[in-house]
Amino acid sequence: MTTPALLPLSGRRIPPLNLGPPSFPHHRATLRLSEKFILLLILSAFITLCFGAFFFLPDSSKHKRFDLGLEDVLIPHVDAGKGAKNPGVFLIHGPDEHRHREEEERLRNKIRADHEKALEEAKEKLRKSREEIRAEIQTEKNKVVQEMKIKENKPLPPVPIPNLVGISGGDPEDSDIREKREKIKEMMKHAWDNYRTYGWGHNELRPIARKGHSPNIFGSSQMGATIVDALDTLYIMGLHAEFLDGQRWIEDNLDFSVNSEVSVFEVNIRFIGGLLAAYYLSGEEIFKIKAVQLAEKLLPAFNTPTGIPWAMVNLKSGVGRNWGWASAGSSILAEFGTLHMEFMHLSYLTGDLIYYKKVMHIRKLLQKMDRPNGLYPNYLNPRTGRWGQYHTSVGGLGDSFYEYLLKAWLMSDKTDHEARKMYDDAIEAIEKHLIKKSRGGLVFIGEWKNGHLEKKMGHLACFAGGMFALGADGSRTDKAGHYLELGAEIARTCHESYDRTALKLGPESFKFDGAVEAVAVRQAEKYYILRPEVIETYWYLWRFTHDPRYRQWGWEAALAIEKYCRVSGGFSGVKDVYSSTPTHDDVQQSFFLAETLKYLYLLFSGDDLLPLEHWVFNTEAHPLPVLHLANTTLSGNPAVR
Ligand code: DMJ
Repeated sequence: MTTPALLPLSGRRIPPLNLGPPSFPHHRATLRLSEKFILLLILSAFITLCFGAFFFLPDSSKHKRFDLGLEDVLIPHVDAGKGAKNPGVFLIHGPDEHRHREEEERLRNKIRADHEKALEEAKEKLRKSREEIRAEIQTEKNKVVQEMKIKENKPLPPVPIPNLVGISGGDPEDSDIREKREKIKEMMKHAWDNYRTYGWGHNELRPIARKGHSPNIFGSSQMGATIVDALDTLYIMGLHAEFLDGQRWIEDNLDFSVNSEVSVFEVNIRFIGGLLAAYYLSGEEIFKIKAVQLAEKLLPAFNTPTGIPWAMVNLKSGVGRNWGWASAGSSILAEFGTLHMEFMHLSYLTGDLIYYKKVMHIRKLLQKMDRPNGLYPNYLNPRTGRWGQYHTSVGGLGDSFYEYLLKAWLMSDKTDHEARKMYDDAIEAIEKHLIKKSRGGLVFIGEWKNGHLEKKMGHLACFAGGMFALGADGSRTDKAGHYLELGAEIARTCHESYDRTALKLGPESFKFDGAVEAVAVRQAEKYYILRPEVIETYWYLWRFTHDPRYRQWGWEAALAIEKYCRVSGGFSGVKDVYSSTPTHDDVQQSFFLAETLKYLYLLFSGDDLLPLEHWVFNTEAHPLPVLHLANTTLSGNPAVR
C-alpha cells in the first residue's frame, strides 16, 4: 500500500519521504509533514537545552580539576579574546584560570544585565499608550531602513539634475549698487562670525549675552539651525570658507536622533529646505543625505486618523502632538500646508513616493472640505478632520499655505494646474473678504475672525505683496496687471508701516482704525525681530518692475537694521520700534541670515543671480530648482517611474 502524497496549501505535490529500508514493505517508510515538524521541534528543543546548559550549569571552573601537567603545553594557546570562542581552553589552571573565571563572570554579568534591560524595556512599554508604541515601532522601522541604506552605502538613486542656472554672479554694473551689495555681505559676515564665535552648534545666538540660544520650536535640541539656514546665503554671497566651515559641522555633528520635540513646519522649512538648497547649489551629497534622514524622522507626525500631521514630533520616539494654544487640538493651516515644495523634492531625489503621497493626501483632503465664504480657516483638527475656529488670515497661521499653492505650480514648471486653481480660488476669496482700502488710501489685508473683519495686518502678511506679484503671470482672465498692482499696493502699505516709526523698522502688527493707519497700538505688537517679509516683497516687486523705489526702500531698511539692531556680538531684534532709544531682545534669529540678508543681497544684485524662471524660493528663502518637464519633473523622473 502506498501513502497518498500530501497536498500542501499551495497545491504543489510533495513526494512521500522514504526513510525506511525497501526490504520492509509493511513498515511505514514515509513520514507525514506533521511528523517532520515534531522531529524538528524536538531537535530544536534539544539544541536550546544544550545551549542553555552551557550558560546556566554550575560554574565548573570553581571546582578542583585534575592537574594533568599540561599547562605549559596549553597555556600558549590561551588568549583572552579568542578564549571566548574556544571554551575548551578555559579548562586550564594557573594564571589563565583566573583570567578564564573573570571572563565567565563578565559573560554572566552581561547576560544578567541584558535580561534586566529587556525587563525594564518591557515594563516601560506597558506604561506607554498605544499611539506612542505604534509611533515608536514606526520610527524603529524607519531607522532600520535608513541604517541599512547607509550601511550598504547605497547612493540615493541617480536623477537628472535640474537646470541649475545662475547659482553665482549677479554683479551689479552700477558702483553705488555694488557698494550697497558689499555692505549687505559685510552684515552677513558680522552675523555669521559672531554666531561662529559665541553660538556655534546652538540653534541661534544671543548677541548681547554672547552665547547660544534655542527657540521652543526646536525643543531642547542643539541642531545648529543658524548654520543650516545660512548655508545658501553664504554660498550665493561667495563666502565659501564660511560655507565649508558649516558643511564640516554638518558632516561631523548634525544628528537627528535626539530626544527632542520639534515643530514639523519649522524643521521642514529651515532644515530640509536649507539642506536641499545647499545640495543643489554645491552638489555636495552630504546635504541630500541629511535632508532625507531628517525627513524620515518627520514622517511619524503624519500618523494621525486623517493624515493631517501633528504640529510637533519627538525626533526620537516619533510621538506627535499639537500646540496647546491651538483651537480645539487643531493643526495649523500654515504648518501642514507648507510642506509641499520640500516633500516633492525629497520624492524626486530619492525616488520614494512616500513624501509626495503625504502632501498630496493633505491637498485632496482640503479640496473635499467646505470653506466658509471660500476662505480656508487656520485650524483643522487632525483627529476629526473638522475645522476648528473660523479664523482666516494671510499673516501668521495661514500665510505660507497660500504661498505654497502658487509655488507648487511654479515649481512644476507650471504644470500642476490643480495647485494653481486652488491658489486662484483662495486669492479671489481673500480679495473679496479680507482686502480693504483705508480712509487714507492704504490697501491692507485684514483678518477674518468669527464672522467679522479685524482691520489689523501683521508683518508676516507683508510677504503677500511679493506673492501677488509672483502669481500675476498665469492668473485668470488676464488679471496679471491687477495682481501686480495689488502687490505694489501691499508693498506701499508695508513701507508705510516702517516709515511711521521712530526706528524706520516695522512693528509686528499694525491697525487701520479711524485715524490710526499702519501703526501698532498695543505695546505687545511694537517689536521687530529682524523679520524679512517686507524686504522680500520689495525684492519681488523690484524683479518684476525694476522700479528704483524698491531698492530705495530696501536700503532704508538695511540702514535702520544696521543702526538699531547691530551690536558688537551680532544683530538683535528690538522691543519697540516707536521708541528712539531701542531696547534689544537679544536674539539673532536664524531667518535673519536665511532670508532678510539674502533678500537684501538679491535686491542689489542683477537678475541673473537665481533667476525666477529657474528657481522657486521656499518660505524660508531657500531656493529650489524648477523641476522642468520632459527630463526632470516628478512624472518624468526615471527614479520615480
Ligand atoms: C520665517 O521662518 C518664514 O518666512 C515663515 O514662513 C514665517 N516667518 C519666518 C520669518 O518671519
